[in-house]
Amino acid sequence: MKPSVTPAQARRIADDVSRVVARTPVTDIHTHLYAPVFRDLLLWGLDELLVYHYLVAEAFRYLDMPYEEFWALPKSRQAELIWDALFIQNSPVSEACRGVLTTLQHLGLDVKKRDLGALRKWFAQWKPDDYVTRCMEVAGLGSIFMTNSPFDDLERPVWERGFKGDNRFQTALRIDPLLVAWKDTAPKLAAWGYQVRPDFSAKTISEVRRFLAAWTRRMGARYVMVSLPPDFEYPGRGDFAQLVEKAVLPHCREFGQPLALMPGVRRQANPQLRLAGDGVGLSNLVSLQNLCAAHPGNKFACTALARENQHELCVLARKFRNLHIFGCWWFTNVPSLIEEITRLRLELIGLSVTPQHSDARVLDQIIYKWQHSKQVIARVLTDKYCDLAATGWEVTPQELQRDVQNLFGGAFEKFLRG
Ligand code: FIX
Ligand code: ZN
Repeated sequence: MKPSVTPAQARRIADDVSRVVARTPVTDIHTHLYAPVFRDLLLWGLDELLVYHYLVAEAFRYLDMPYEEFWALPKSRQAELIWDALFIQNSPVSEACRGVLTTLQHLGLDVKKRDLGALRKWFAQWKPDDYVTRCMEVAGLGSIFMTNSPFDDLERPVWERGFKGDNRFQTALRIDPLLVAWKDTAPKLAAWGYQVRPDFSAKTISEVRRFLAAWTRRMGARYVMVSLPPDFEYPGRGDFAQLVEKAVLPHCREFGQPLALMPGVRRQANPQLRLAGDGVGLSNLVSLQNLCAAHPGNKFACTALARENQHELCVLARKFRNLHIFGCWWFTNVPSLIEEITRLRLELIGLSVTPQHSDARVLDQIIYKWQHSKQVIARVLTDKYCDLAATGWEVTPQELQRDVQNLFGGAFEKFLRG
């Protein structure tokens, strides 16, 4: 006979899990958000929510205007066109559209009236600093990791002036140009005073390490990250393999930091869509296996973009304790896949995982991204605890709290420190 829990037991477990999931502060380990001192780099408010690149891509399914005409419009007009195409002319059922509505609802706004003007007025009263605190409160976040790039011409000067820190935000060093566009990046490093050449001589490598060390210290970065095309290769004679092996991994070992790899993005599948134009491909995770196996003294974090890579990634995490899996990234950040992927992860690697990050580019998005994900995570956890209860194993309140804390940043923090 199949063991089961009583309906009352299952309800109690579901209520306990929902309560703990709702009130446990989350560390959002990968976002594109910034502390308010970064000024215009911190995006927030209704128009930014509407021109989010996820919505731009969806709106062009309906719009027939030339791409360039759209890009030439002011942001407010782009937002209106997207609102009209995705919310008025069609019902906003996609995850990104639903997200705008969840966000507005949780901010206490009435979405029923479909009144863009009234909604815009509400946002206009906020100052960024207070609004960060408000959004974090509503989303239930304790801490937000930024994505910090020394290659970003708007961001770099803020660091050079000396950013003193904001206790709501943590930092992570983003190095895509170094690893995926070395030929263009070497001259930049040279212009900034690093004696590098396009070769991989000992001098070049030690100068790349000097660059990484300087920016890690300046930013107080806690990990290094890069997103990669599906066909990234390690080992190999290519720039990525050479730089990772000779400069980035030794740097990470010296600072005790993980390298976070985000494979699977096919940049600019449709360049006319600009930021919305990136696509997805199946990644060659043998390269990740090779990295984990060849460098047991290094820590790797990974989220893969393709749904079809998720099972292999879990199996890799079973083989390599120096690999931490995180998030349902971008095209996998939809409830059906979050549910599938979270179940798979818990079933294969238990709770040594960070099931979600928001990847928010607009501050207010943390509200919906976490609200939606928490619902799914709570459902999956409830099922797992019910399965345990059916064997007679009852999870105590302290154990439940511990498990959720681990999923919401605790396991990642231990991985960072370990
Ligand atoms: O590479 C990344 O960190 C990606 O998350 C972004 O490039 C992407 O545009 C994004 O916003 C996905 O959510
Ligand atoms: Zn991202």
